[in-house]
Amino acid sequence: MDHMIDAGLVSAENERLSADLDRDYANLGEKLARNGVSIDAVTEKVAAYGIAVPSWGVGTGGTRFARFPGPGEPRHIFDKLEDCAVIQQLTRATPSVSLHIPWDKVDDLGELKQRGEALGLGFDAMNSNTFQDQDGQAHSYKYGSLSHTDAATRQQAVDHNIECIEIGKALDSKALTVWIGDGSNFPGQSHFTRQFERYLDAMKTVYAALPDDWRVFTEHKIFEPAFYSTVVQDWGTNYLIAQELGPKAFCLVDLGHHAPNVNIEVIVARLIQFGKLGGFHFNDSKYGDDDLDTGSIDPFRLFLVFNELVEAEGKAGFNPAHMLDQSHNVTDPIESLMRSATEVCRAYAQALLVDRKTLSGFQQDNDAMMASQTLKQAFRSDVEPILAMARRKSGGAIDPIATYRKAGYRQKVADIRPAVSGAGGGIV
Ligand SMILES: [Mn+2]
Repeated sequence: MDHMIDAGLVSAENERLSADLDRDYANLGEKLARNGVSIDAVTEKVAAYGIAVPSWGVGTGGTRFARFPGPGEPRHIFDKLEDCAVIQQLTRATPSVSLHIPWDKVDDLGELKQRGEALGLGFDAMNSNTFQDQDGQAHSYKYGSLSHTDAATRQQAVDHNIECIEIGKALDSKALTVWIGDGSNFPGQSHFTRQFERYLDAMKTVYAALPDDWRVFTEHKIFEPAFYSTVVQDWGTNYLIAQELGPKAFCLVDLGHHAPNVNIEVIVARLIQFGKLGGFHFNDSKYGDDDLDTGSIDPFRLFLVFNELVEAEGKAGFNPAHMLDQSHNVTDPIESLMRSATEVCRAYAQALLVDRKTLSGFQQDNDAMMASQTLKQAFRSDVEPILAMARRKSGGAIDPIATYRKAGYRQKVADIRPAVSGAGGGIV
């Protein structure tokens, strides 16, 4: 396999940190054993956990005001794959990449698949894009895509989604994620019901093109780019879509696509209960959208989401797809994605430590204090030794960001990849 970072450097860095890690791991193991928890069993589960990296995440993001590109920005999907391979090599938590069409379009899909294999990366859900116009396209999405009032524009959006499925088939992807920017900016601009009917009709055509072993994920978003209403605005609408489309349709929950303070873990529980949770876009936010690194603002909420996911582990048909979807404006995207993948693993490990039998007893007895304490006890556990051990055992780095910096990867690619000027705004 092609390693982007010198494997000898990773080993040397790990060697330096190994004695401390062994001690910390033994201490934590002893503490967990007192509560009847096998640390190795938790480590094994964390090591087996994987989250997809979005191809667009390795580029510097932006706001609608500006974008400030960093050095060594990936030029195309092959550069992006190499950056994703760095994240996987050091964290061992991101074995797949989620592509975005047409941004990642290539002439030779066989070459792309091979390159992924050589770098140890698979291809996760395909993401379609009908929220911006592409060069040479016949109809504009300015006033919508799958829900547009004009039939030819809707058909163009349907055709694009079907093209994404075709590309995905060649790459062994098994899912299509559809997020649309459709909505309205003014009260009265759109007829809510007719608009949603047009969307459902269009999505039914896309759904009909799905192979038997594929799933389609629809993603809701409360606002933006439409500022008054969006067609797929909330999880209720999303659930209706999944119900209307059929058994291969599921809801995708992007943590940033809700109003502040919305109880996302309840939404997750509901979708699990009714068999329609398709997956996640993990990120964090303080005010609005999905702009911040996963776990950077509210790690407790991330833990509470994972608490629901661990609760549902083993349930028939429960197989949510996990992906990061966030914008990196002031950090090195590779570092942000490594840290975010680690934060997701941390929430998972903490959720695995919840004493579910005891919690269930407190819930039954209406002991609010002790039920809350049971969750908090798991959340307060410092599981860093578990995460680091899972990485070391899988061949990753004990300290991914320090190892990455020591390898000088960013400078190396900056020497090869030309500097990008970034005066324009635009959320990517
Ligand atoms: Mn998203």
